[in-house]
Amino acid sequence: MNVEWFYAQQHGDARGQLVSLEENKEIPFNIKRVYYIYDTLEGVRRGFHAHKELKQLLICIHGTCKVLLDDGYDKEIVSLDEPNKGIFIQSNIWREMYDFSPDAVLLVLASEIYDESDYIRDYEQFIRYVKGN
Ligand code: T46
Repeated sequence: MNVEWFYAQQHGDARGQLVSLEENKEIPFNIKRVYYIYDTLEGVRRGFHAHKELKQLLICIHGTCKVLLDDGYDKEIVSLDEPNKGIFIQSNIWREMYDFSPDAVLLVLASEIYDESDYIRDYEQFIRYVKGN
């Protein structure tokens, strides 16, 4: 599956930790957008879509959540549970985020500005898209 773990370098000292993320350095694309998801209510499941072009890095910088990833052939569940650990999700991967802890803050660095036409929000359409039907 076109998904890769990411472990950020922590600049820790006696004061605590600091993580820095630069485009085309730690992040292998130009960062055109940053957004974050928080105050997620118990039992909520978000996402339910894939992207045709967008690449993203997801890091749960506070609290924890899970992400179901599906490339149309295989499914994988990952836990985001460290502020220095994330996942790169390439295009054409269906994602669902769930099991958010009440304190979860899910940070997303994105390779493109927001564009609704890049979303595939229907699962059957996603399967047809990745399988070329
Ligand atoms: C993704 C997962 C991880 C904007 O206006 N600008 C934005 O940049 C984004 C991301 C969203 N929105 C608006 C569109 C909706 O009215 O915010 C609302 C919630 O967005 P959505 O329902 O798409 O949120 P999620 O959590 O289902 O999905 C989001 C991203 O949209 C998506 O690209 O990969 O987080």
